[in-house]
Amino acid sequence: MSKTVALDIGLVVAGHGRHYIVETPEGERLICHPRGKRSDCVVGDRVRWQASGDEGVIEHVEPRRNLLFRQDEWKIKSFAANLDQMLLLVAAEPVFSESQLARALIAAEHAGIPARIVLNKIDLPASGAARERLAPYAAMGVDVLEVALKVHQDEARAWLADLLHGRTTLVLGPSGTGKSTLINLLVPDARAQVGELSLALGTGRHTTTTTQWYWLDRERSTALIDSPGFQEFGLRQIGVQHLPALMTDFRAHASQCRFYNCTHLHEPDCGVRAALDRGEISASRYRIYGEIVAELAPR
Ligand SMILES: Nc1nc2c(ncn2[C@@H]2O[C@H](COP(=O)(O)OP(=O)(O)OP(=O)(O)O)[C@@H](O)[C@H]2O)c(=O)[nH]1
Ligand SMILES: [Mg+2]
Ligand SMILES: [Zn+2]
Repeated sequence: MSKTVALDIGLVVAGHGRHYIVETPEGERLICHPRGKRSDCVVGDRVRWQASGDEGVIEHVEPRRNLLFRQDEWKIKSFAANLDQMLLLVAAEPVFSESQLARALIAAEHAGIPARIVLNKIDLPASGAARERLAPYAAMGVDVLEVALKVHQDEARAWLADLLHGRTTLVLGPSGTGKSTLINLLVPDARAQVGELSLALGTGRHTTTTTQWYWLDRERSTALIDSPGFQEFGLRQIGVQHLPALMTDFRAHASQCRFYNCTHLHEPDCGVRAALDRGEISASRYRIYGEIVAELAPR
């Protein structure tokens, strides 16, 4: 006789420490705890769970289509799984770190998740400077959308609706760029959904402290994931030799290097540094590359 129990399937919609909120296919939400380390999960995971009183126990995580990592100090932290795309939100103010932006794009590329940059708060005078700093990204083929989520709401809503429709989209970026503003603009009952989750998980209300899943529609086909603002976006999960291939502008020129294992730092006849000299790779991107190499290189 098989002792296998048919386990229910669920979607992880929020997590805080070792507590998770799992949504059933019927749309009910309950608190779940993982059984052991092997069932560590992230928002967006499909899990098999079993009822235990009013709560649930996560028995295992279904195979993932993709998984976005972000390393925090010395720990590798995963963010979210099974994503269709990412919106990297930056703003005219506060001034964003180009290094953190570049890193987030590299992480997305590594995870195989299409990413777009959204520049918010273009109503502010500092938006000109922000636009200039994003020019290398637009030049290398990253889509850069410009919005004022608080000021031109209808325009932003119309603009984003098509992009998001039927997909699961992770919204990430530094703190204070407007990620929650974007969620509130598109999810009519977001405040209610947040309130409920915050209550269940015992977290705060204003600055986002946990990654949270929102449905945009009753049919539950379009989803947005809000995430806490990041300060540091570490990339320790990436081998240093793979870095140039994950930077679109570098990848385009690395095939011109004399040495197949060129590090693009000091070798002669380097295609990347030639492109840098011609202005086809920006000085800031090259500097950021050097920083990340120094960080990832084995000591
Ligand atoms: N001027 C201006 N301010 C905006 C715009 N959109 C959002 N803001 C303001 O920016 C501030 C931060 O917005 P949030 O949506 O809380 O930012 P967040 O990215 O969720 O921040 P964290 O949760 O801390 O990561 C709020 O005071 C918003 O009102 C905009 O288009 N223009
Ligand atoms: Mg927020
Ligand atoms: Zn080279």
